[in-house]
Amino acid sequence: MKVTVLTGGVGGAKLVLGLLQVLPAADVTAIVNTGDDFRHIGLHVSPDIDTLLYTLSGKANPALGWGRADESWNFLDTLRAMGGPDWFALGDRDLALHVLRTARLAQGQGLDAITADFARAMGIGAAIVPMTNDCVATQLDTDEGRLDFQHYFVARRCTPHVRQVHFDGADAARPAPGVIAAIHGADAVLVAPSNPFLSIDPLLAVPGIADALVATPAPVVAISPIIAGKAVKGPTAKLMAELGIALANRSIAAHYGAWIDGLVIDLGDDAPPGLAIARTETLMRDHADKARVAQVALDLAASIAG
Ligand code: FO1
Repeated sequence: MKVTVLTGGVGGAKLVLGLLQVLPAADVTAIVNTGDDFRHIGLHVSPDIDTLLYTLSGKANPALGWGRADESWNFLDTLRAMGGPDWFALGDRDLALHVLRTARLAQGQGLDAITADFARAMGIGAAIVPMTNDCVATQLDTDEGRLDFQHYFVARRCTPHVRQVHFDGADAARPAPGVIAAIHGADAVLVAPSNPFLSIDPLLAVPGIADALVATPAPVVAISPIIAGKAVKGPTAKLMAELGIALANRSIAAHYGAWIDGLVIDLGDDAPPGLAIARTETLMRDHADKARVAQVALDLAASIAG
């Protein structure tokens, strides 16, 4: 059963890990948000790709939700001592990915080919595909002015009040090779419980991807990021309040619109009208939770297809 999943951030990585417990890795394609990517001290950092690579290879730092578990910080300590920027923590092992990625991009290689090589080197069988090889940068209009994503998310810890979210460069971006085919050719397309406004919307802003989601014959099932009326991690709840969007599944369904066919929601939460719904406990604590949520989403997709 070929499954394509749209993902970004920590929540998305958990769902993909759950999928790999219930499907052969060769059947899974993850299309990953790259709107969080940025240049930091000359290095190209791709946080959502790296979070997924670390999560799927068992190297993720569970406490932090980003970076690696087996990490040391000599580079960062020296950088700080030399007066360099230490607001964005780069671990010694993590640094190897950024250096290698930056060098290969400078040689003209595509982010897709680089990411595929990294996944292979880390023993990951699933296809990990960036949404685009072009530069798309999530930027936020806030009460502190227009902020790049990492400045908002890390340097300012999501404190500024967001008025609007932009995806700079999206209009000129092209889906990475294989992205459209993975959406059209899937037996099911899943939307991970990532932040819809910061992790999924960048994907939809790349011309061609939203149209492919509308046109695909595959059922499209989203897993709601809302759990027990709240949003688990990150700025989703605060952001939705600032954007004037009710923290409810009906808002998620309305935001995604006609291209989703089903929604997996938490046991006690509101069921939006007009969508096929499956209920389960959507908080993913351990591997069993992740596999269960993935299976519920696949079962809903199968029932819609049926
Ligand atoms: N998030 C932080 O809150 N603080 C950091 O210092 C930090 C460093 C970092 C380094 C590499 C990387 O891949 C991710 C990192 N993140 C950090 C997380 C990152 O900002 C987020 O994972 C995504 O951009 C949002 O999902």
